Amino acid sequence: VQGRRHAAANPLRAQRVARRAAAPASRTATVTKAVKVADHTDARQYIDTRHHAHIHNHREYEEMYQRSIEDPDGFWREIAMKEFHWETPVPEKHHNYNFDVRKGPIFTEWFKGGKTNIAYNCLDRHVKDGYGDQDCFLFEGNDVGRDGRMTYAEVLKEVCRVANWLRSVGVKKGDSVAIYMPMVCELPIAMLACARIGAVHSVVFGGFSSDALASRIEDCKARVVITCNAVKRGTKAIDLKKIADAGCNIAKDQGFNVEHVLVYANDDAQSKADTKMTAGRDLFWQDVIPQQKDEAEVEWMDSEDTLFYLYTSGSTGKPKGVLHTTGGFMVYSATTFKYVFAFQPGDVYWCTADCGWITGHSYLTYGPLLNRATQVVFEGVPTYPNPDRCWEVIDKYQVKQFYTAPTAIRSLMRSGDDWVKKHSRTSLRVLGSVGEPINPEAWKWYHEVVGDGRCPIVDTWWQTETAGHMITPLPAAWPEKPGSASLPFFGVKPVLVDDKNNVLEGEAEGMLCIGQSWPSNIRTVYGDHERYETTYFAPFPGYYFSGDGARRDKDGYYWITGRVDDVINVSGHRIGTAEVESALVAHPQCAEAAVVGYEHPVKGQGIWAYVTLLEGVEYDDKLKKELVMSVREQIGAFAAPDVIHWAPGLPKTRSGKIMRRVLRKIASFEEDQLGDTSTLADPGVVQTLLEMRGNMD
Ligand code: 6R9
Repeated sequence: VQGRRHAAANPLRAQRVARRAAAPASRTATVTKAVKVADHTDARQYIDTRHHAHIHNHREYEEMYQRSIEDPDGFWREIAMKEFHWETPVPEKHHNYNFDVRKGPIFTEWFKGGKTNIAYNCLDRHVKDGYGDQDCFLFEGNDVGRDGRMTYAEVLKEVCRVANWLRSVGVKKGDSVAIYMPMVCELPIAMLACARIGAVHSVVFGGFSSDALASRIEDCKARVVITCNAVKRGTKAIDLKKIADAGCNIAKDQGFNVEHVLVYANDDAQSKADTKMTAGRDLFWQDVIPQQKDEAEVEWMDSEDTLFYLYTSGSTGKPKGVLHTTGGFMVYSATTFKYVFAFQPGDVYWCTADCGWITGHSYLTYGPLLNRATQVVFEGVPTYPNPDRCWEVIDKYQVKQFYTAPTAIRSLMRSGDDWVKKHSRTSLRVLGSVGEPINPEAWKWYHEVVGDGRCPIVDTWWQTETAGHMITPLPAAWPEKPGSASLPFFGVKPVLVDDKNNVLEGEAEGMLCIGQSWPSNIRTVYGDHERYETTYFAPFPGYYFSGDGARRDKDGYYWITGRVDDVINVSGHRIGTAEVESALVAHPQCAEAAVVGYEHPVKGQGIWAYVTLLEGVEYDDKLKKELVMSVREQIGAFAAPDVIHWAPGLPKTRSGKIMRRVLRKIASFEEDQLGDTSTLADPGVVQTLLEMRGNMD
């Protein structure tokens, strides 16, 4: 196991030991307000955070980590039984899996034989324990001054009402419900209501287009859709209901009928009167939910019963419905939340993610509630009305843990330090980052300016498929290095592999795989188990393949180098190049398209699209706009290409394969590093592309 060598090889640790031995009596005196970040931090500078952390040093971590790898069954069963309610206890033998395609079908089971309900664990348990009056959600609307709060008891009642309504329209255990909503409290409430009755939720991010919504509704066969009439984000109003209607219509044209649409009237953005409803299908939340009983029977779920589907982009084909099950997801999301955020029950926590992505599932709806958090639910955007909205909200609610994406950090950083310094931020204890690699410059700003050097940064690497943090610092437990996610969480065994399938030891760079099952690993791709096996398990037999590359340094720290497949990460959103290409090619005048990522100062990566038009069609700006529109319509605005690069020809091998490597170099202005282009069918196209690039504005 890697972990043990980290400790031995860790020079910082050796230094600390030496320092401590030299001046044992003045230990606290040597703890200065060190805000200088060199290439690593000193875990001792985080006095307050350390006090609340569950793991205080590398040795404590190492002991638990070893056990989690050597005896995963025992390690996780102990946590499961101690921290959660199980209607039927987890038997001693509860875990079984196969990650090796050579040995037979891939499968995973955790806590098998145990019965529980995640919504019960999120809500009823705390209310029964006497915390019904604790605030659960602190709602902060898009506009300053629009806010509200709901206690645990109130959320539980609302969840029961929605659960009863779902049952009243015939939703049963195992049925799918699509949720297409903005970030209002009713979104996590709808998810919890599904979980309570054993329905499977499929949340579709509110930024997806009607086409994208339709394909997700159809794929999981959701006969019920929960949506909102409209939402304001910054100065923009978005007519969500109109998009939801269009989505239902597209599904209908393809033979799938949505029977019920529950519409939460977000009166701040649009009145009920202005909302177009379809008689017999659509009902307002406010008209039907308040009449429901505020108690609803819990559906006790087998640990391996499905909790949700969440669609995510891969390098090929249409988005995959990543399937997660009840027990493993519950135990892993809650445990990572507790350790990674140094969380203590009752703390005020804020994650800026949307429930339409995995971060909103694991670290907004479930992980925090399982730990009895009081959390901010924010409807707006970090820069509205001013770039100090986040810091203002942090002071307003005395937020202790703040979790956001590097793209937001970079954009706020650009607005200057004064916006941050206007606010005190003294409540902060831990700062989290997720979604994409964080560049050291943004890391330092987050650490020094936002956190005043007092708060550890937890740079959490994980994925929709892993459902919880995989490689991440634990606050104040070991030095952080800006840009590195550092060490694996309990139960996670990272393996670096080269393209010839050799496992790499020590300092190395390779493809990042995971060597054994952890409680919340993806169970299957909904409806396509074969795709699941070929995507994640066939590339490196015996291992789960993440799709990311990583480097391990001399201290055993992991540095994620980004996707090694054709997935682009734009503002922390995963976008498959194939999806964007197919949206471009759907334009009647587009003959061919090839999409690559390029470095973008705020978004991390931008989308660069090479487009070949049909013979005889003029390349003009109007067409550029139409092409961008085609992507917005088929996927959503967040996937719109930043650059359309006219390409009379694309660089291809003689067998017709597009050489993306060459396209990436051209998009990053590194044509001096094109490498070997001798296999190109027509080497002349490169020159043409460079000329076309020169003509672009
Ligand atoms: C949680 C989430 C997963 C992909 C993943 C990787 C990138 C996420 C990261 C990170 C570097 C981090 N990613 N966190 N890269 N450092 N801390 O974002 O899930 O939307 O499925 O994206 O995001 O490339 O493979 P998801």
